[in-house]
Amino acid sequence: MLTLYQFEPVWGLPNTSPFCMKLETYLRMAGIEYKSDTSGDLQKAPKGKLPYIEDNGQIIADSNLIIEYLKCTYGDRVDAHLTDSEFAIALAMRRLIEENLYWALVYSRWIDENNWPATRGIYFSELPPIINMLVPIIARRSVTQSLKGHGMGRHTASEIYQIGAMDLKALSDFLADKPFFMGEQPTTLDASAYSLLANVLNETLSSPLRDRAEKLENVVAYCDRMHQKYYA
Ligand SMILES: N[C@@H](CCC(=O)N[C@@H](CS)C(=O)NCC(=O)O)C(=O)O
Repeated sequence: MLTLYQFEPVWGLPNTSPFCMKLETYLRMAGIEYKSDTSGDLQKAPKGKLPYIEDNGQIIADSNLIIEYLKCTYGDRVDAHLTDSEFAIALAMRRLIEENLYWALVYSRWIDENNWPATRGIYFSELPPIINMLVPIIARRSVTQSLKGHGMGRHTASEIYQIGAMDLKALSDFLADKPFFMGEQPTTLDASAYSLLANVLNETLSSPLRDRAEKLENVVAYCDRMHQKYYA
């Protein structure tokens, strides 16, 4: 059976990693049987990031490459009904979520001083003394570098939250009153969108990002709907 390697669920979320949660949601959408390994061992991850999977002796990393592999191996059970043009739009929205909005969420968790203690608590609380002082500092420095490398980390806090708010509004406007982002049926875009939005809306942390998302009624209702459908 396919094994999904991911982080341990905390904060009442299926996963605090939107990419792990997206892949798990996709597996549930596609009805592909899997078992979950939540040891969260980044040392074993082929690209140093989670999620990755093992299936029939093959190890594959990166949620999008994994989904492509799953489509080839098990058939396109989720997006087959989309036209090429609809698929292109859905892919562009996925990129907005995963390549831009994601980094505003990372900023809110790792750099925003209001949230850093809670973030440090979930990722590093089980480390032995002294190490649990050093490792979080090193990890936070590395996230700061990644944010700078991406470009998001070069903006001020208010600019980052402004950029994130624009993405959230765009998602809300595109969703409008449809049950799912591409219409009547859930697609891979919903796996991606729900995972990021549920993480933004999670009540453990507070940020201008969450404040903005909470005001988008269709987004909040959508997350409840997706939760009921896939994780009730
Ligand atoms: N493009 C990758 C991104 C995966 C990713 O960024 N995972 C993060 C968690 S959300 C991670 O493992 N970070 C650990 C690190 O960078 O050290 C995918 O789609 O799977």
